[in-house]
Amino acid sequence: MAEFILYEVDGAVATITINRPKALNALNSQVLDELDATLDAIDLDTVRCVILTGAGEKSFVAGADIGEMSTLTKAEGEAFGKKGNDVFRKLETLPVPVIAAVNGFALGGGCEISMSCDIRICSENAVFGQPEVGLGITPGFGGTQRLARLVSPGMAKQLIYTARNIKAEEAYRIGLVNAVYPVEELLPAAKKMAAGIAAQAPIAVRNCKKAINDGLQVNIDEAIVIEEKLFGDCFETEDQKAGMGNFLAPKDQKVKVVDFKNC
Ligand code: DAK
Repeated sequence: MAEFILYEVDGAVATITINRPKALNALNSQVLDELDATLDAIDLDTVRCVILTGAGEKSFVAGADIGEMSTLTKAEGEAFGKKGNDVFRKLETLPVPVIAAVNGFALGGGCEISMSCDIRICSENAVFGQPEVGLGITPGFGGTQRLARLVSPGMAKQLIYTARNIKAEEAYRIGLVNAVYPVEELLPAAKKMAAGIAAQAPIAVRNCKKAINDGLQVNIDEAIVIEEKLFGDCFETEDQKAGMGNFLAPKDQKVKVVDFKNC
């Protein structure tokens, strides 16, 4: 039974809540271990989209746990960094999409974990930042890499070098989040988006995630080959037959929502 992670499934949508509100959901080793185990336990036969959020209205994740990190030796620091990086990569490469519903502070490791998700939306009170250089360290959970890829290298460098926090509207303006909602509307919006994703052909959605993620790591010629292969794979699925069959069916036999199956 996890102490710091809540996990609930509603139909095809799973919600993972980092639940350590007394420490503003800061990531210590136990949180990372429990998150790792939660990701491993997701039933991918039923879950088609995951929402990641933080408990309470004040914070998504206020970073890695500074108290725990403060006494680490070099070897322990490396082990902690690897633990975090492995979990963040697992999240990033989870076969199904993950939406970060950022409900407050997303600082340091909190900003980084949101960037390991496929999509970020946030509440009006959200605050993003990479304050690490003010603590005498570099971002250690992929911040230097993912922020530069998500916004622009120049903007990422400015935010990281100055350790300046930005509010929701600025995060939206620079493309770090896709949308900003009043606090009480954030989770409903995330659930609506997740349901919209879950209603599509699951294997096609998974292949899109893989094509985008893998394609971004290689040159365009190799990327196009990745896309071709994943496109081709779809033609072995029942969903492709169901989706195209419905489009081509006579008007009176069409359905509004195709009942796609995992196949
Ligand atoms: N760690 C531990 N505890 C934290 C925390 C954190 N990151 N952030 C907040 N808390 C705790 C506070 O200590 C306080 O606990 P109590 O004193 O009540 O026991 C409680 O949460 C409430 O916080 P505040 O009282 O400070 O609340 P305020 O509203 O006044 O301020 C704040 C909210 C978010 C502005 C402030 O708490 C804050 O500045 N927090 C720290 C934010 C931060 O600097 N985050 C980045 C952490 S560095 C690595 C891999 C990864 C990393 C590093 C290395 N390797 C590869 C080795 C990642 C680094 C980081 O994320």
